[in-house]
Parts: sequence; C-alpha cells; structure tokens
Amino acid sequence: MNTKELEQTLVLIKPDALKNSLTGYVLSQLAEFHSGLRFAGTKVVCVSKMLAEEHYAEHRGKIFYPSLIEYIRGRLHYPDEPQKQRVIAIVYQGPRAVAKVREIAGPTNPHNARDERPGCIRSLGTVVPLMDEKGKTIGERMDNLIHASATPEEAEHEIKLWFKPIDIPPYMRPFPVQQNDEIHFYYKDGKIYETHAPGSTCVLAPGDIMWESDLTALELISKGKKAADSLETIVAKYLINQTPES
Ligand code: 3AN
Repeated sequence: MNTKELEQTLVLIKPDALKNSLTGYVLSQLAEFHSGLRFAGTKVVCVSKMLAEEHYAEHRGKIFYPSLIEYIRGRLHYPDEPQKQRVIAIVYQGPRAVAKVREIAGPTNPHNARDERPGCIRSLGTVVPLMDEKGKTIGERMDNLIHASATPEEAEHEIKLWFKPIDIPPYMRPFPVQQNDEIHFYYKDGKIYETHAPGSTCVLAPGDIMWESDLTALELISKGKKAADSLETIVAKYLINQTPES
C-alpha cells in the first residue's frame, strides 16, 4: 500500500458531543462515503489527568488550560456521573486524512465556524466564558465537539499517545513497530522499572510489540538518559481505562 493511502489522523469525539447525542452525526459526517477515510482504530476512553495533560501539552500555562483539561476529561459535562466521563477516540486512515477531517470539522472557534463554514461539525459547538472567583471574565473555552489532528506530524504524536500498535490492525499500522524479546518495563508513580514493583503496571513484556520510537525512548529513559518523548507520553496509553484515575 502506498503512503498516501496510509495517512492517518486522530479524532476525539468529545464529552459535549456525547452529551448532545451527536456521535452518530459526527460519524456519518466522517463516513467513507463523504471523506474517503476508513476506521483504523477506535476506543472508548476515560481520560486520565496524565493523558489529558499530554494531549494538550502545547496549551500548558494558558488561561484556558485548566478548564480545557477538565472539559476533555468529561468533568464539566458530567460532574456527578463518572460513568459517563469519556471520549471516543478514532484513528481514520486514507488519502489526505488530516486535511480532510479538518475540513469537515471546521474552524476551532465555533463562532468562526458558524461564520466561515456554516454546516461544518464545529458550527454546532459552544463558546463558554471563563470567570475568576470574583465573576470577572478572564477568557473563554471552546466546546467544539471534536478534536482533529492539525498536521501529519501532530497526528503521529497523537496516535502514538492514544493507541498501542495492537489497537490497530497489522496492515493499517502507519508507523514502525518492534517486537521485544527480552526486556520487561513496569511503570509506577513517574518511574520505569525493569523488574516488577508492587502496584506497578506492565508496559512491555517479552513477546509484546511496541511503537519502535517508544521502545527507543524507554530504553534511554530506563538508563537515565534523555529521550525524544517524556515517560508520560509513552505510558499514558498503557494506563487507559485501568483504574478510574489512571
Ligand atoms: P484545534 O482543536 O482546532 O486543533 P488547537 O489545537 O489550537 O485547536 O486547540 C486545542 C483546543 O484548545 C481547542 N479545541 C480549544 O478547545 C482549545 N483552545 C485553543 N485555543 C483557545 C483559545 N484561544 N481560547 C480558548 N480555548 C482554546
């Protein structure tokens, strides 16, 4: 298969879309008939603080960041119903996957979406004012129903953040994987171990396959060296749906 056919992008159907029963609408807008794209992976995710913070790392420190983290974790739309706090994560594959989904999603800000691209998915979103303790407006949050990777490079980072290779059928995997024959890696409280520590999560065991870039990074991190990705970026997907907080 040529690389054009293999281009992939990450879509998140966010809590505001779930709450408003827009999942079916989003899926039909993105269906192969309209978009030329196919599912390569899907999962229902209770979004941990770690995963949310890694996903929105570029916005760390901005005024809307804390609210953005709470929003993607479903805590704003379902404050008293933790069982509903989730997003649907989908990898779409096909020619121009990144650009195609961005076109169908529309501009980030729902007000701009309504002005510039009436009918696009995000034209159905909401802009929510953010206030300080005194009720003064300090910014805004954009509840824009779906996330869509902005560039092929961002798509690679995000797909590897949310999906393990085995979440994607072998012939649809867009990035190199490596089978591990000997090492064990366990994760607990911000550290990686090569032998089991009580309460730790096994990230890699002999026989498992891993994104090649993750394995390279983990080998460096386990030796105390600096890697291209942080430990959290690599392990967040292995903790998905393990415990309510992970
Ligand atoms: P997009 O989702 O269109 O790629 P990004 O990556 O710039 O947009 O932003 C990610 C998310 O952060 C947006 N979906 C939106 O919810 C939020 N966001 C971005 N910029 C702002 C802003 N200036 N004010 C409030 N929220 C923002």
